[in-house]
Amino acid sequence: MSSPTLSSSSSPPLSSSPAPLRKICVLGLGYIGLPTAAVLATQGYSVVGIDVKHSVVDTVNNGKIHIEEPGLQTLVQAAYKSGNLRAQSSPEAAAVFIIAVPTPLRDKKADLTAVESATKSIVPYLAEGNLVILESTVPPKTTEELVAPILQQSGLKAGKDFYLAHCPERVLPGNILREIIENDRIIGGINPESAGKAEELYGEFVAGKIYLTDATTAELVKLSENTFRDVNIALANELATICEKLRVDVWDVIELANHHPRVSFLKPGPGVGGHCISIDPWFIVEKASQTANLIRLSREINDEQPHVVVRMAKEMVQGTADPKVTVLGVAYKANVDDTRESPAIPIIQELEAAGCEVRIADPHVQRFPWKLSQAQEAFSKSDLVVLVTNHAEFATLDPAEVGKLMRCRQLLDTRGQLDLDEWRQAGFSCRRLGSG
Ligand code: SAJ
Repeated sequence: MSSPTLSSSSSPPLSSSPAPLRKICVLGLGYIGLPTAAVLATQGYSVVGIDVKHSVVDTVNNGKIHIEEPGLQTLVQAAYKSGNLRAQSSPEAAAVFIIAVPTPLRDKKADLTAVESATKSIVPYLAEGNLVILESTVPPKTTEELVAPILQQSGLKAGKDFYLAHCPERVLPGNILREIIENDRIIGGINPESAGKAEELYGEFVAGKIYLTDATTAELVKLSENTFRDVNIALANELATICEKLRVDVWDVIELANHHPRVSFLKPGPGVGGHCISIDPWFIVEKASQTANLIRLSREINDEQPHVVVRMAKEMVQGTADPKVTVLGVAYKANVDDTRESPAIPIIQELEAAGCEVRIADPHVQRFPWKLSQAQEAFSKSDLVVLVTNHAEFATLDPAEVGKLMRCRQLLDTRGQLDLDEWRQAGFSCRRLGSG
C-alpha cells in the first residue's frame, strides 16, 4: 500500500543529537506550549517559555499555572524547580524554536496573526543549524507559504541553512500529559532533512510512533482528524433530531448501533465547542470552498445544536411568568475549565434574549463573561435545570436536594449524563436531548 510517509521510527539514537539541540524556546505558553515546555524541561532541556501575556510569564516564573489540566501543576513545578524552565516575553537565541500559539477563527477563516508575529519574533535570533517547529494548527500550506518566507527574512534558507517542520499537536485537553508522551506524532518537514531533525527532538520524549511526511500533508492530517470527529458528531446530532421527531431514544440507537464491529458513533450534545474541533474544519473549507460540502454542512449542523437546546428549554418554561433557568456547566466539555467556543455561550445569550433569568454554575470554571454562582444559589427558585456540560460532579447531584431549592422541578439533560428515573422519582419532569 502506498503511503505519504517518508519513514517512521519510534526512537532514534539520542547520542547522535548535537549538543546545541538542548536549548529550546517555546513560543506560546497555553494548553499546548506550557505542557510541552514543562515536559522538555524535565527531560533536561534548557527551556525558555515565551508568552506575550505578562501575567502568564509571572505565573510560570513562580512555578505555577494559569490553566486547569490534570497533573500540569506538578509537572510545571518540577520543571521550574529543576532550573530548566523560565519564562519571558520575547525570545532569545536557541537551537530549537517551537511555535505553539493560538490560531483562532475570524469570519470563518484562520486568523494567523499570532503565528505571524511569533515567527517574526524569531527572525533576529535565527542562526544556522537551528530547528523551527510549528505546532499550532494551521490551514494547508501555512508552513511553506507563510512561516518559511518570514524566517528567510533572516537571510538564511529554509531546509538548507535551518530546518523547518510542522509537528501538529494532537493531545486531548484533560488528558494532555499522557497523550503528549504516548500519542503517535506526525512530523511534516519542509524537506526530509528538516523532518529528520524534528524527529530527533520528539524521539526523546514521545513513546508513540513518529511518522515523517511533508509539511502540507502534516497540516492536512491534523485538520482531517478533527474534521472526522466533527462530521461524526454532526451525524449523531442529526440522528438526535430525527429521533426526537420519531419519538425514539437516540442514546439507545447509538449504543446498540455501536455494537456493530465497524460502527462507532460519537455522542450528540448541545454543540461542539473548544478551540479545535469547532474551528479546524473551517481551515479546510477556507482552502477548498467549492468542494468541502460535507465538512461545511457538519459544522453548520453542530452550530445549530445550541439553538435546538434553547428551543427545548423554551418549550419547557412556556407559560411560566419570569422564568428562571439554571445552566449547569459552561466549559466546552467535561472536567476542563476551558470555555472557548462553548455551546453554553449561545445557549445563555439566547435564553436571556427570550426573557429568562439565567443562573450559571460550573465547578471547574473560574473566569466567564457571566456571573457564576455556587450550585445552591443557581438552583434557588429555578424553573428549569439545563445540563450543558457533563462534569463528573453533576452525576452525583441529589435530585431530591436540588428539587427542594427549585420553584418548578424540571430538567433538560443535553448530554445523556443523568439517571432520569432517579430525577423523576424526585418529582422532576425530565427531557433528554434526542429522546423524543
Ligand atoms: N463532543 C460531542 N460528542 C462527542 C464528543 C465530543 O458533542 O461524542 C463535543 C465536546 O463536548 C466538545 C467538542 O465536541 O464540545 C470537542 O471535544 P473533544 O473531546 O472531541 O475534542 P477536543 O476539542 O477537546 O480535542 C480535539 C482532539 N481531536 C481528536 O480527538 C481528533 C485532540 O486530540 C486534539 O489535539 C485537539 O482537538 C486539538 O487541539 O486539535
